[in-house]
Order: sequence, then structure tokens, then C-alpha cells
Amino acid sequence: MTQAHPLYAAMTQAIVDGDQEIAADLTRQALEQSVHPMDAINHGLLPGMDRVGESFSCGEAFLPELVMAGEAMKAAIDVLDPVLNRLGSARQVAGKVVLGTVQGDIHDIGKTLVGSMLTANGFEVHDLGVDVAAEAFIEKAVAVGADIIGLSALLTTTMINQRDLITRLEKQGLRQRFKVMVGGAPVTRSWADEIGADGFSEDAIGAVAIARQLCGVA
Ligand code: B1M
Repeated sequence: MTQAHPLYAAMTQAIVDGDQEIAADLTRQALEQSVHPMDAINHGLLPGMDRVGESFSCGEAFLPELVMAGEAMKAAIDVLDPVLNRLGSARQVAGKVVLGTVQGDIHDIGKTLVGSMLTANGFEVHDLGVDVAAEAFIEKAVAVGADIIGLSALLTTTMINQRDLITRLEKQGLRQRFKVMVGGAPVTRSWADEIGADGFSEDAIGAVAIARQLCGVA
């Protein structure tokens, strides 16, 4: 079994505390100590987000804590992004992905992470940001000749917009032209099947594997 890196616990705590400076600084130190960016994310940073999410669910933390944890996470990912991008630029384009968080939803950390991982693995990613209307996804996908439209949703109330996009593609005769990949904390395989999505993943690493499959990349 691999030993936990001594920095992980402090990284988790920096996210829980919502401390952008410390989160970024510890992440820099982790890279200097040859920790792989994905290990820093999965073992150092994400456990902090989960803890804050759990505290929020049971009323021990409130919206400001969620916001601060989110900002600390983003500061840490900003440190990791150039490294992830470097890993990706050495490879051939595996496929084009138009990515975003669906309309009504402003959660962007998981979506951005999925984008970084796809980029790191050679995909050309067009990230439209958050609160993206279905038509904006479709217009961009047509414009860049995308292989995949990737839809992130973090709220049970916004998941429905993943289905809406697929319905629009069908109505516009574009369903066969693009593969649709869905994800986000409340999204499950059975939801993906129910709405007729082509791919689903519960995390960023899995999203890369699914995108490769959808693009027929070995
Ligand atoms: Co919000 N929020 N939030 N929030 N927030 C959740 C999602 C919630 C579960 C918290 C809780 O109650 N426990 C809850 C949703 C409940 C539900 O719908 N059932 C919730 C709520 C209720 C809300 C508000 C409504 C709160 C309010 O205003 N009263 C509000 C909604 C605003 C809106 O969008 N309209 C809100 C706001 C916010 C903040 C702005 C404060 C902040 C977001 C900051 C930001 O993104 N810049 C925030 C945060 C931080 C969270 C939690 C704590 C963390 C989310 C996160 O970033 N996780 C979250 C609780 C939780 O999830 N533990 C919560 C880390 C991230 C890396 O994981 O996004 O799941 P995740 O992404 C993963 C996978 O899901 C997957 O890969 C990623 C990497 O592994 N994935 C994909 C994601 N997208 C994918 C796409 C793919 C494939 C895989 O293919 C295309």
C-alpha cells in the first residue's frame, strides 16, 4: 500500500479552512516534492471539499464556507494546471470536446478538473464555463466540429438540462453528429442511460477513459 504524503493532511485542512494562499503554497510544495498532480488533487485537495460538503449538508457549515473552500480549491488547481497542460501538449489531438456546466448551475471546479484532465491527455477542450445554455453548447460544437459535448451538473435541479440538450440535438437532426458525455455529483449511470447519453463518468480520470472510448482512441 502506498504511504500518504505528509503534505496531504495539511492540504485537506487548507481547503476546509478556505485558505487560498496556504492551499496554493502547499500544492506548489507537493509539486516540488514530485507528487503527481492527480495524487495532489485526489488525496490532498478533494477530501477537503468532501468534508466541507458534508458539514454543509448537516448544517454545520454555511454558504460562505462553501464559497471559501471553492476558492481555495481553485487557487490550488491554478498551480496544477500548467503542469497538466504540459503533460497534454506532448500528445496528438485525441478528439475535440465542448465542455461546460449546464444552465442554472455555477459549480465549476469538477468541470474544470475534467477539462484539465482531458487537455492533459491530448484532447482539444473548448470550455464554455458555467450556466451555459443548451443552444450555446450546440452552436459551439457545430462551429468547432466537436466529437463530444461534455455536460457537468452538480444540482439535482439542473441535471434535467442534460436531458434537454439531448432532446434538442434530436430535434435538430444533430444527435448522430456528437457524442454526449455527462457527469457531476448527482449524476448516475442510470440517469445517463435514462436520458440516452453516450458516456458517463463519476470522476475526471474516468471521464478521460470514456472520452477516449467515444473517440475510438486506443
Ligand atoms: Co454547492 N451544492 N451549492 N456550491 N457545493 C453541492 C453540489 C451540494 C451537494 C452541497 C450539499 O448540500 N451537500 C448541494 C447540492 C444538493 C443537490 O442538488 N442535491 C449544493 C447546493 C445546494 C448549492 C446551492 C443551491 C446553495 C445555496 O445557494 N443555498 C448553490 C447553487 C448555486 C448554483 O449553482 N445555482 C451552491 C453554491 C455553491 C458555491 C458557489 C458556494 C460553491 C461552488 C464554487 C465553484 O464551483 N466555483 C459550492 C460548492 C463548493 C459545493 C460543494 C461543497 C463542492 C463541489 C465541488 O467543487 N466538489 C458540493 C458538495 C460536494 O460535492 N461534496 C456542493 C469538488 C469537485 C472536484 O467535484 O464537482 O463532483 P465534482 O466533480 C467531480 C465529479 O462529479 C466528476 O468529475 C469531477 C472530478 O472528479 N464530474 C464529471 C463533474 N463534472 C463532470 C462532467 C463529466 C464527467 C465527470 O463529463 C462531462
